[in-house]
Amino acid sequence: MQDNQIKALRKIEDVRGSLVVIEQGRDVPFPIKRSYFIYGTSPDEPRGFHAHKQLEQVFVCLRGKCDIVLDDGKHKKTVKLDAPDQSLYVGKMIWHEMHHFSPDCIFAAFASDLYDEADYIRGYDDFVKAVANMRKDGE
Ligand code: T46
Repeated sequence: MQDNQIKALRKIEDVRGSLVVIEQGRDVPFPIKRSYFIYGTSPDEPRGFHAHKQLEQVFVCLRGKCDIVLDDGKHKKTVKLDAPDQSLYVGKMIWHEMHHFSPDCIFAAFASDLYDEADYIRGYDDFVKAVANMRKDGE
């Protein structure tokens, strides 16, 4: 699987509180064209269930936590985002599902491109077929 690991963000703490830095080039390996936030979540309402053809993203749980299932069509793993100084890179063609959101979760996403529904693969069977075609074409 690609480098889909939780990474520590730089945190600067003093008596006033904590300041966390997200820098393009260091923490986000692409120019950020869009960000969006998800909140008002529930543990029983998973989200995601898609892959992106081209989009790259970095996710941060600014508050609360959730589990993220990552699947490249061959390997599957679950990672937990549960601190505002942790980030997760998710590249193109990774099926991802977000589960077990805490109700206080504020989930932030930093994305490499503007919203484009045509970039989504929302059916798991279509995703598996697209991965198989990519492998056949040697991508
Ligand atoms: C992702 C995961 C982590 C827009 O109009 N503009 C936007 O920028 C976004 C992100 C969504 N939308 C619309 C599309 C749908 O009608 O908002 C609605 C909900 O989106 P969706 O069902 O895709 O939400 P999630 O939480 O399943 O997925 C989102 C992102 O869409 C997706 O790119 O990787 O969060």
